[in-house]
Amino acid sequence: MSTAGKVIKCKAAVVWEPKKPISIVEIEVAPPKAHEVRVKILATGICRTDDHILSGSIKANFPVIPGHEATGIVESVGEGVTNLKPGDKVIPLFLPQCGECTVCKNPEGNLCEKNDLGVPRGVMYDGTSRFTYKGKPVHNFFSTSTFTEYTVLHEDCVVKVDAAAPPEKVCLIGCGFSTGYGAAIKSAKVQPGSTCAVFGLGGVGLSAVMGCKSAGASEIIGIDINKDKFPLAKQLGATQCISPLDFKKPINEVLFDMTNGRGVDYSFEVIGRTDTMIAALASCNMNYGISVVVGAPPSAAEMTFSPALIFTGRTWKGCVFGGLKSKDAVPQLVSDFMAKKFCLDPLITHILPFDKINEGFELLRKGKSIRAILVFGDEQHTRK
Ligand code: COD
Ligand code: ZN
Repeated sequence: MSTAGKVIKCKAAVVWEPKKPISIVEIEVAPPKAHEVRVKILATGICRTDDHILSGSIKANFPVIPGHEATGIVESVGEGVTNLKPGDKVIPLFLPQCGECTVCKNPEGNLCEKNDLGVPRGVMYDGTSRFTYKGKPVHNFFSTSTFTEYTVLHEDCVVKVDAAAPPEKVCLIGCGFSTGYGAAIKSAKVQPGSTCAVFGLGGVGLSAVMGCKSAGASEIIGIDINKDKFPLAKQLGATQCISPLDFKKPINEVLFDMTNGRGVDYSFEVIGRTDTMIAALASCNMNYGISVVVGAPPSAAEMTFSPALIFTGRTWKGCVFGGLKSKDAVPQLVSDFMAKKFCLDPLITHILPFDKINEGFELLRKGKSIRAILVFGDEQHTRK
């Protein structure tokens, strides 16, 4: 029986207020309005940013349904939607690509003006939510909200991908993988034969390592205080791995020693700390080095650094979603994955049923997972 045009009752994970566990309850999901689509979620990853909602360290409007890294199937479409139809496999886009704003029209821009990052509205473009709990509105998050069996997305915030793509893997292309990989290939534009340093070897840092490798870097130095991260980093392309804890001198000086006093061509900060952002900047060549900030700093953080670091020519930049235009990049990355140009398996340490969402967050907080993926429906099993 078709559900199109009807309210769907389904399970969703709601955060009622900061610092409280997420709870799974039955919500109502209204049909999509004009230029919106309703999507059945198949698999969704738990990203550090979702945990920031639970801990209250980033702003959100409560109650809220987090989750922004997923794969789903279109259930129904609203009026005026022409490029998607029921049954299409899709990836929600936490960074929209409206195609019309100044940023979308700039070839180098990717932070579409319609985005709901920063100070979030937590509602659809028309100012209302499609989610209710016992008739009371529940906010959405990052224009996506994927910790639910069904969500509603504006057509700017969703894209069709290869129907054969495995949902529990390609969901990573919706956030973590693209953030790191894009930082290397798009934001830094790593060149063949270059030297790179990646600070932080979590899932996003490892994706940056993969991006450096696929761009043809000849030397990729992984840096992490946790040496357990080194074997996987080497498997994915790091040529050497070092821990700052093993050296008396600052890590930027160590990296200069390792590169004949020149510094690396590209460095990436994928930890989210201000001290390592400066260390990464100081590690790249004083003239043509490019350093990319990938990790989000704590919201109140400020930093002090010597202007001499950039005066000599270094470029210091940041990027969201790897600097990639979401709607253009995501289907292409899924095709590249299907063509085996990169792998996602090493980033997926756990697959859990949706009901075990709190366990998934615990694994993340204890540093035991790289990515835990929640699956809906029958394909529920635990790996590793
Ligand atoms: N020196 C070296 N390594 C360190 C240090 C240090 N001082 N401190 C921690 N580390 C290592 C840890 O051991 C760990 O291996 C790694 O750094 C961090 O990895 P994870 O697993 O905690 O995190 P990731 O890879 O999943 O994500 C890291 C980000 C910093 C990228 C993420 O938290 C973030 O800030 N994302 C926001 C960026 C963004 O684009 N957001 C939009 C949507 S999410
Ligand atoms: Zn994320």
